[in-house]
Amino acid sequence: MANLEHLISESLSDFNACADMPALENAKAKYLGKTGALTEALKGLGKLSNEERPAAGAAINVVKQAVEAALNARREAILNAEQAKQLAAESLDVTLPARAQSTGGLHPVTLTLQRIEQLFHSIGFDVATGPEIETDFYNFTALNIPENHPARAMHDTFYVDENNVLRTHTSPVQIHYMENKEPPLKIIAPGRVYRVDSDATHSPMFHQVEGLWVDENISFANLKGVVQDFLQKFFERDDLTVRFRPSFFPFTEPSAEMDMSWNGGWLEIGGCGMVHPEVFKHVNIDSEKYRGFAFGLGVERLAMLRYGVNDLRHFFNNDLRFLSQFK
Ligand code: 2NL
Repeated sequence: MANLEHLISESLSDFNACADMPALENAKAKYLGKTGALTEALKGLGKLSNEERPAAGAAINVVKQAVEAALNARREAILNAEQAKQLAAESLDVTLPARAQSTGGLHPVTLTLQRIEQLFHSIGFDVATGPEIETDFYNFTALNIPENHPARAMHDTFYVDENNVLRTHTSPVQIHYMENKEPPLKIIAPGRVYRVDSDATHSPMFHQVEGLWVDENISFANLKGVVQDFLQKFFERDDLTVRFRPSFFPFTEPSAEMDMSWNGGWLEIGGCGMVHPEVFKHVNIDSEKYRGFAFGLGVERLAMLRYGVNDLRHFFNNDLRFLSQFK
């Protein structure tokens, strides 16, 4: 039995040489497995005499317990080391600053619309809105645009079906408004409009703001005052002036195109006129009693001039390098 003593130190150095659990399980077999040294020794007890057996059995058990203790100690050490390693690998530095969250901003066209609405509101105009799909009547007929007018052609207007179109201007908003309210009426109608047109200077969807003031003694002079006042405030230029050039629209008479002074020259900025009596007739307003002026301005055009944007398409590309400059 004395020859078993050496197993204690042998197993200790075997177990301590094991770096992980599979290795330790392998090393264990040599001592405690089915054919391990201690298992074999216990099996050998049967061959001993009754006198020899108790002392031999006790001696084997002392060694076996020592080997098992060495095994358990090593197992615990390996498990602790593995856990420590895992904790180190998964550690988080909760004191690190969080990743910066970038904030969005309003689109330059939205900023421009807000500015337009605020300025007109400050001189007594209400803001009216309406649907982007309109019937033929509201988009064309009520505006005195004849059945055979080129604007009604498929290649200029998006038809939803035979009777409905994507509005080509925000005038139908004003038609609805005049149908439902009594003068005096003083509104702007900002919003999206659609035309079959797409190149460097035209987008199939763009924004327009139309203005309408109907009352008993409204004149072209009122129109000039309102538009010039608006443009001066919008561009923050007290010396800005507007001029009118005779033009034609089916829904106004007389009609004019508007220019504003800009860098020593003139820039076309929109169209306008006195509401045509035929338009008043469609909405049951007495054109003997009331007169009105109306005008239309392109919102992207105003935004390009205010922000110095040289290409209309920047507004629709959704490139953050462009958009984030307006935050
Ligand atoms: C332009 C021209 C214009 C109008 C729009 C209008 C609306 C009603 C009645 C009469 Cl309900 N007129 N709107 C009048 C003249 C010109 O727009 O060049 N827009 C960008």
